[in-house]
Amino acid sequence: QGKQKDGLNLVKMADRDQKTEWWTKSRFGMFIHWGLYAIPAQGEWFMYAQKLPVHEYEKLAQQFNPTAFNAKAWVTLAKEAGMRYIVITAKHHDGFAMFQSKADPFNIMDASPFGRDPMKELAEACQEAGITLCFYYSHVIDWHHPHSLHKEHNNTWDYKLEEKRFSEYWEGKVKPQLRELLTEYGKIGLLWFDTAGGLSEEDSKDIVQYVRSLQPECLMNSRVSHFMGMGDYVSKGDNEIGMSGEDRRPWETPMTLNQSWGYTTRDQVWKTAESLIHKLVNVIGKGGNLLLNVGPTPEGEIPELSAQRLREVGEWTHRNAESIYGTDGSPFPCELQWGGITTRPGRLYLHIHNNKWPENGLRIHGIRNHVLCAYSLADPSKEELRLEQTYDEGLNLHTLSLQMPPQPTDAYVSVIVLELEGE
Ligand code: H79
Repeated sequence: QGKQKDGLNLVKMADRDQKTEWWTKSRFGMFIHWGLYAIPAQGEWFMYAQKLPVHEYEKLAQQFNPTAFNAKAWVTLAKEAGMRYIVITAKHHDGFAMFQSKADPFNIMDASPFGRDPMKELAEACQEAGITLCFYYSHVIDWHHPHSLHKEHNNTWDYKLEEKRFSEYWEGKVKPQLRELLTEYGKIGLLWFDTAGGLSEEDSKDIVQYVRSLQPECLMNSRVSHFMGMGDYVSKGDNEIGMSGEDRRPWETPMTLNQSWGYTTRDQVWKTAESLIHKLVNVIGKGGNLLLNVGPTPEGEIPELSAQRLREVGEWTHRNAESIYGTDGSPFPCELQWGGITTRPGRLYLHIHNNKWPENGLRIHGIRNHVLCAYSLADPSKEELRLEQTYDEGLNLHTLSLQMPPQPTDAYVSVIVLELEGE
């Protein structure tokens, strides 16, 4: 019986791997937090933090007219950065739908002067550019709807908890809007749910089933429910980089460029391109995806400072594409002092932080395969680096001593390729 169960699990895992393959291969995605909260420019929790009454918050919708929005420009930037999918807030906790919705008039077409559906324009631009479009949808927190109910973060200044009938929200807004998102915008790569606190097991299963019935291939992240094992992959905590092998499912780190998600003029603590590349290397070396966020302005533009950093990251990701896309995380369970490793059959990629360049060479213990040769990924002539290896028959492992190029060969992180005998 145990064996049968193992067999069943293997089949399930193979199905899941196949389903998530486009996503794990992509490795790097763009997160976009965009909504009415861009106007006050204090982050996406503005309404809650200010306890702003619904009728006051709705005035922002009347003002929202992002005429500088250009879907192609955003998609081009994502591509330049080396990102292969986009996850955008179709609806955040404020309840405002950034798409045309028949289910709820509090949406960009009905409540704002803009007169365009940005999700539609993004869907077209993504389709053209070969980028996978995905939607963030706040399924439990909704400060605009009288019947949404979350464990902690409710709109208690407009609505009384004891008068809430959750099913009116669930059946009347959430499911109809998910149907709109999954039927009007073509194929959606994944739905990114957030903060499921208080959602019952029954409703969790209901929403998963519902999404599957509309688009069976569409992935869902683990935040769809607090019940164990739900969702196709794990979203770590915001800005949290996991540990190798900690999760049995594929995983991602959602990360901010500064310390906020929605556009803000208050927070000016920006990660440098160097630190972003280090973080990307750290995440992919542990087998995860990086979902890196931008917060566009109320006019509809990605702030130039963010764009510049992403382009700088992109110069690196494009040069080192071979060591990123379609690779697996490091086969070594330990953290490495000098950087990170990715792998694909027959190759190891050593990502070495330039500021920790091991001038006297690099020693790596515990390689199963014989190493055929080593060279810098940035070197078009693939000039071989000197290497020595000793083989421990008892352990069936090689120890490698590698002579490094005298200096780093790329900006911030230099990549060395080890070609292996066999897979
Ligand atoms: O969409 C982004 C956040 O708005 C959302 N998840 C990411 C991807 C998020 N929802 N809930 N939380 C994050 C956690 C809530 C943290 C809080 Fe607070 C601490 C709410 C109130 C205190 C952060 C700090 C928000 C307001 C102050």
